[in-house]
Amino acid sequence: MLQLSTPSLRDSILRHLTYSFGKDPEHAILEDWRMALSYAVRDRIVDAWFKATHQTYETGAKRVYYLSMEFLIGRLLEDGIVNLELVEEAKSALAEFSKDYNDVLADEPDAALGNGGLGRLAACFLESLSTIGCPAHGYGIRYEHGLFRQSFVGGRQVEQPELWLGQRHAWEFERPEVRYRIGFGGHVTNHGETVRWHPAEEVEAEAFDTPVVGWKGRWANTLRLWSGRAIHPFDLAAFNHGDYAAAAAPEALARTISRVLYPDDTTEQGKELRLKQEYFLTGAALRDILRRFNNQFGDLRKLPSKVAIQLNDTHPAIAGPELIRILHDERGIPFDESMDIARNTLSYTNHTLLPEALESWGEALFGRLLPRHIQIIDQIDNEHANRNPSRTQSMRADHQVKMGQLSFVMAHKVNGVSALHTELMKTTVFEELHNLHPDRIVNQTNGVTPRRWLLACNPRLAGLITESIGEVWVDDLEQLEKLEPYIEDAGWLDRYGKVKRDNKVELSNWMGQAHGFHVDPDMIFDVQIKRLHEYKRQHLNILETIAHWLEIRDNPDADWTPRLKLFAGKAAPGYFFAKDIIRLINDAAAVINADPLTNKYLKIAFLPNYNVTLAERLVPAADLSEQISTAGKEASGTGNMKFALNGAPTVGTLDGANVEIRDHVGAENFFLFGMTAEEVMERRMVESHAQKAIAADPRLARALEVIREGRFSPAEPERYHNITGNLEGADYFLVCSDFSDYWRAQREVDAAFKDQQGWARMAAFNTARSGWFSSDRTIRGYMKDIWDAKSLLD
Ligand code: 26V
Repeated sequence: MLQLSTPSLRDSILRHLTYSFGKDPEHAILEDWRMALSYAVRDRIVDAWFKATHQTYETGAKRVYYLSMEFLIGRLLEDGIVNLELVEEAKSALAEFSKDYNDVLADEPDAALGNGGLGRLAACFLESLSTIGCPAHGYGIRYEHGLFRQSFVGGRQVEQPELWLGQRHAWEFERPEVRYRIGFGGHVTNHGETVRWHPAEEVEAEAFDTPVVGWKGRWANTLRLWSGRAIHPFDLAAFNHGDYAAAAAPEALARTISRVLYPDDTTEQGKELRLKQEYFLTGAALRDILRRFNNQFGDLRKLPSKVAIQLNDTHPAIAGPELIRILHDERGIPFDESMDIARNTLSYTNHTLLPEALESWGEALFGRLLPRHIQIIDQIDNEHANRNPSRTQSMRADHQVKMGQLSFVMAHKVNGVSALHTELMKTTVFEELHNLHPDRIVNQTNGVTPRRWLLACNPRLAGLITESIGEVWVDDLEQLEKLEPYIEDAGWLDRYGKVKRDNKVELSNWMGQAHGFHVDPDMIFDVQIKRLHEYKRQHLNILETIAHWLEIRDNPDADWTPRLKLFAGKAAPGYFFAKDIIRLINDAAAVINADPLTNKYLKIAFLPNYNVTLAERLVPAADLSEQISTAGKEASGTGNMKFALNGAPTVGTLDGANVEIRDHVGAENFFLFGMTAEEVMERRMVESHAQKAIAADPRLARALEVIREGRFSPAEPERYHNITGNLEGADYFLVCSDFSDYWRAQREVDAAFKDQQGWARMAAFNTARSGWFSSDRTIRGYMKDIWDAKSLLD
């Protein structure tokens, strides 16, 4: 072990700078320092990693495998430093070389291998699995290009390719010896009882490993990402004929499979490459899992007792048929037994009920790419129908393969991500399957890792908490409730308030420097940061902002509570309505921020290129958390938890985990508005509901009117007619119907914020009562109710 003879971090940095990167301190650029520090930290992580791996082998413990098309991990250096408790040492070591700690951290690219909530949840889970000491692997794809970079030109979103591997990356270990052939297409042959698949095309999946270290470095698991390569990377014959493009073609073709993350997180576009990616990830992961199982245990009938495979949404749902194919076709286990082994090994998390996001594949495409799997799916479907004669819904309907149904049938547990979402699963998409298998659906409400989302991102608040109740909260977040008595102490509450104010000053300074956007840190920092979607209703927020602006203009000398409306988030490149909302917010910001009559009371900013790093800046500085989705549509939300934990009360609907947040922090510390999920369903039946809501609320009518007449787009008055037309027409997401109550809640926020001490109390109760939203709690729930896995640290 390094422990006893561990060189100081300073020596270790210098050693790596010299011998790993061939630089002396005089000539090193920032990136060299970042890499040298990363390697110095990584060395210590590797020690924990080996120890964990050996312990897992020695104990023969059950292993958990988390299969996900997305891991939105962000930067890793600070995470490693914080978890190893090296912050002070790293700062002083760099200071000795006259390097600033924050500059070095900021040099690391943000790994955006995910779209939003689903990918970030996977990253929080990996960190919690390591903190808990549950033997686990994450399996994903090593996309060359993560989620696109967003900028604004004339207020409009412009997408550029993301290049996280453009700089050196410190955290991965290439494993050239770990490669599997993944086939596509071809045909199937029958030899008596046995069936063989003969793929027409093959690519190789190569492993790249990133260690994921838990709190205090007690344990580290592996994130294994697959990269596409050609089996015969270079066509020498073509090259010798002078056809250089053809010579390089096999490699280029194979690499496209892991080239880019699909940037659309709701609409399934039925793209062949996406299905290939899904099978590429799943096929490689299963081969790897079975190789490891075989080396250690052998008897495949014992698979469910030693292996738990979690499907992060339906994206890796092909795991069911693929596992059966291996067990049955390749290892000769009878079909029904193969199916039972697979089901007892697999479980599935559903992350959305939006019909447009439920994956299904055209059978022609599916059958062409995976001819054996589509046969197996039919056999699964028949077997399921035979075992459940009352069943009416097949997983093969309308010439489509329904991945949700397949996942449900092939999983021993299916979980929702909040209490409300789980109940809705039972009464909507999975109603019939739930009635057939009433014990299968379970709830595991999402959580967030407190190491990244409090300790690392909010050092001032973390410091105050640790000084008050000790360090116990870091891996036992419900200990935060011990803060409650302190809230009654006026001196302590002042300090809590000052932490928030300092965080706001820091954010204001950064916005000034980075974006030339200057704000008064005494305004309410009202923040909505998330992907753009109609159901998330950023347009409800901007409508209320516009109405509020008009009201201030009517009476500019009244005692308005100054407010900064902060937005950030990306729209899928093909989601034109969402892109219009971004443009409207930017256009409205330009007009409203320039209004001398109102701009000390109201400002708007849409910060570009929202990512994990930007969230880490914004969350600690927020006063108010906007969680305003149409009830029934947001499966859980996890940003909502980060804000509550960091002392930003929510203005929100009874949707997703908002419901549970409100239950925990107390109704008096939460600004509730809007219809319930049930009321939403009823309201949709009411004829002209939007028109009626507009007629009943002159503020709403006026806000829509100024948008329609082109106040924010004078050169092109009709620019937002698509938005106003939608809201005045079908208004499926009930923006108009919820407007008046949202307005009311926002005015309550204004009044409450005037009492700064009262506000600090509310914020502090949010912190003290958010401990339940740790992803450690969530993971322990999965271990107990779904995986039957044990911690090797307890
Ligand atoms: C769907 C698709 C389909 C097209 C290709 C790319 C792609 C990528 C992702 C998705 C599924 C999106 C579902 C999702 O992200 N759900 C979010 O999951 C969070 C974690 O459970 C939860 O907090 C959010 O409420 C939920 O919207």
